[in-house]
Amino acid sequence: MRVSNLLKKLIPNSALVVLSLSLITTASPAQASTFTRNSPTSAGLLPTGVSEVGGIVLDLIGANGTRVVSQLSANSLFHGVTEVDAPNITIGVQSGFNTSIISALGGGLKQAAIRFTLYDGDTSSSGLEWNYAKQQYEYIQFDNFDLNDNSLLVNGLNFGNWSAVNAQNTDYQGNAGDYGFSGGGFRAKLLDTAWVSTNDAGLLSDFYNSLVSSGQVTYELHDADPGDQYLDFKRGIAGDLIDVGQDPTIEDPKSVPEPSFGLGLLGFGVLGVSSLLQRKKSTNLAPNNP
Ligand SMILES: [Ca+2]
Ligand SMILES: [Ca+2]
Ligand SMILES: [Ca+2]
Repeated sequence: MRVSNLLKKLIPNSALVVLSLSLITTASPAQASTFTRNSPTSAGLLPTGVSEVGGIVLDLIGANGTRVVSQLSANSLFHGVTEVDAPNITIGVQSGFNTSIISALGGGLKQAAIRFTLYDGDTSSSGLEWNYAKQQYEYIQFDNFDLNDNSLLVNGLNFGNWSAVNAQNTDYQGNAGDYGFSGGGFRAKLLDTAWVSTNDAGLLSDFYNSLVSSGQVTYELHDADPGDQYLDFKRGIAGDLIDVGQDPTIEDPKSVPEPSFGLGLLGFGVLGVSSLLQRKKSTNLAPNNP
């Protein structure tokens, strides 16, 4: 039954293409989503090297206020079916948390936010469903396959329920989509983007320690009832966005020494130029910067 359900969900691809094309041609003027580009951390707006949608964006605020941002490209992420005997799927692994990145965080984390873009996540209570009688997709309210069945593991730590985050539908380039916000979860047969964030001191402490010991971030999805659905972290992303990614990058260096009181004005000037140069450098270093 599971296989046939899956096939039913996969088969009407041509219909989906037709629907997608009609949405593209009838859409009002494209409007870039502000939701996908604004992190819930206090640092807010994402740096320019990060794509509008797609991949996994990690936004960290260190104990000293320093921001470190990384992005795994959509192309490097999981797509497929959760297997019955494997409840945890690895979505992707972000490496590059070397000693200089770790030390820039000042010994801990104040905030963390993670952005996911997922097609057909099936953790919501609405989405597109194929209507056989009408031979078309319809946007309806229904309990998706994995409503409240999936949790997010980050370095093995539980970051919560995929159904609890508010996701926005966008087109393949990150323009706000016709289906708005989910109100909870990633919807069936739609491209949705959502932020997971935490200020929980205990969780952040455990996460920081895992960064120190492993030098990487492993993103996993735990499925309470594996084997019942397909999910895709690549599909629906524009060709020029699918490979966008960057290693962990210090976006707002705080390592420049404070100027002494006597050198206040001069120090301020030097600091300003220095931080400008550093900012420009880190922006230029971002791979795939358009
Ligand atoms: Ca399920
Ligand atoms: Ca499931
Ligand atoms: Ca699915």
